[in-house]
Amino acid sequence: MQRSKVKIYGFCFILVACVPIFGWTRQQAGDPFEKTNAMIPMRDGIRLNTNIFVPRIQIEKLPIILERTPYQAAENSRSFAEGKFKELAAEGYIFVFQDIRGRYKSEGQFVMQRAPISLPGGAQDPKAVDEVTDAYDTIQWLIRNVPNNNGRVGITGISYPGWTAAMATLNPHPALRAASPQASPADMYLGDDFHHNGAFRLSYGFEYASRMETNRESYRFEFDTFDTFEWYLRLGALSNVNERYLHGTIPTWNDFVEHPDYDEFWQKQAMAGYLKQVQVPMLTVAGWWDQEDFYGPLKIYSTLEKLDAGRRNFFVSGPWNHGGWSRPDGSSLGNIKFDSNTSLYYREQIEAPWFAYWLKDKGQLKFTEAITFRTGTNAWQQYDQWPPVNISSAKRLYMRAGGKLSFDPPDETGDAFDSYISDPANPVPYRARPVEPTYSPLGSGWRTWLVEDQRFAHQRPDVVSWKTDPLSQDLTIAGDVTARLFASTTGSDSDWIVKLIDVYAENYPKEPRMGGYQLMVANDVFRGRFRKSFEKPEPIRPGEILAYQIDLHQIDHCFRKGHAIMVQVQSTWFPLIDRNPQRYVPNIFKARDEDYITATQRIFRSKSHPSHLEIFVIGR
Ligand code: PG9
Repeated sequence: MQRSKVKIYGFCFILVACVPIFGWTRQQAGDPFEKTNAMIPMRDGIRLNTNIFVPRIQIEKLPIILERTPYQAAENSRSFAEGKFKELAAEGYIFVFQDIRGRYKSEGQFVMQRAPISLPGGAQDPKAVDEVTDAYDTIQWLIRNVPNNNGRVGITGISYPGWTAAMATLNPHPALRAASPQASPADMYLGDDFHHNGAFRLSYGFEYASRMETNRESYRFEFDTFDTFEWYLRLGALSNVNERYLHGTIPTWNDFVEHPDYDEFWQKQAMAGYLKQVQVPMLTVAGWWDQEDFYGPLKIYSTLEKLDAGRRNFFVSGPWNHGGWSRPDGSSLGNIKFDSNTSLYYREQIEAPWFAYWLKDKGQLKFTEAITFRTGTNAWQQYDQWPPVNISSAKRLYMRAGGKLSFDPPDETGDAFDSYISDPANPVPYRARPVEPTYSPLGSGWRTWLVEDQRFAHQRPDVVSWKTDPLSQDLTIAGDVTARLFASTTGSDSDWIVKLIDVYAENYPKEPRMGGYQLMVANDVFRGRFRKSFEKPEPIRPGEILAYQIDLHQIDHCFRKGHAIMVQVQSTWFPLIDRNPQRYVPNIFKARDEDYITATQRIFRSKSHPSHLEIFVIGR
């Protein structure tokens, strides 16, 4: 990549920058960036803390790369120019990092996932503020006040900052010319950090909310057990959280309690309804094993794709956990190896040229619609359509008698099923214990739990599984994976968790330690009360066979010859997901300890109730 040639604008920058709003900071010797700080005023008078890094050597006017974050704006250039933005820095940009409202040195009040109110049809007040207006006002200020910018801004960020990047596109400033929301949540009730299909993500919701909203920087809840599985189990009913620990002090926790269903509170935050057209070129980035926000990027890309007449909506997904593409080494995740540095590939070959095209008119638009990393064969794929329904065919993988999984449907005419007892007092751990805290200073299995070997759960009596014979040839599944379960419970509410697993050959010479490894490639949970509506939950009639459709999202995965395909079903996934009491109560956050009961679960696999997975197989 070419470095900019020399011509210095430093002097005029100093003149312009010495207005009171700027503050100069001491620079490290040899720092290629000049740092200034500005408190940028928003339309309601609140000022946001903003760090601006201008390359000391500049031969031309440069575009701005903006990140708006709740996690503290970058304080020095080392933190980005030698890390996640190394390749962008080599290309030459002005970098701007801003604390969002109410975080760190910014004024105002922080609101978790502040719902946009400024959009047409929203608040009439011209001073109404949200992340859309804050991004707009910031960009306006930057292009007017930062010398030698070329009048174009690109916005990006991962996770919460990815969400603020997406928000900026809803009513974009005309100077906003490219946006890359990465691992951005889109719907905190249906699929991202706080709930999946209405099931509450207990460990993340509790630990994240208390970390963000306890009035101390870098706060971590102090567990008195090393294994938080034990702590959450001892906690008992969710009503004990406020009673014993939070005492109503964490607004986000209180919102969880007061909004157990998909009501206006959650709907107002959800992104899809605000995406009316592709207003700014978008590069949406996802990680196949993102432990926090995988639903979001898929939702943002697919919603915008329906509105993209001008081919300005792009999608990338690779073999990463949350934000994995920003880390130096993307050649493995947990025990899984990818044969090349996938994160470097993304940053060098996709991200840097993509921004250079839109912000610097550099290169040609030779990006295909979607670029994904196919796991299993470990190769990048280019698609002119995602999901690639044009080159795949829909197939069904049926749960069959004797623990078999098969492309052939069941032929049993009677009530054929597999059964297990789900006991909330002895829930299935979502990962092998000990479950360290999400933000443990000693490191945490949280970041890689999705690629953990599922054998720790496989033969538990409360986990049922079905498996194909070893495959006689490679089989690639790309696109949507959907579970269609026919199931009954003796309780009056129930969770259904479905996991699609690649079972490695027992004898695996390439990596003998990986023999028989059970790698989860798709999964999710569905809370039974919401089978008809997320807004209006309903009890389940005990014993009734009901159909559940569970979105397991998307994959691009090759099950190699000799491997087998497995499906596991269970009803607890703890403490990732709070325990369903299995006895219907109107609000699980207010359940009492005695509401939690065991239930006998049945997964049907008969002609009339053929539970199965729907998949899309490439090239058949
Ligand atoms: N997953 C985190 C988050 C995003 C948005 C809201 C709440 C949590 C994050 O990593 O930023």
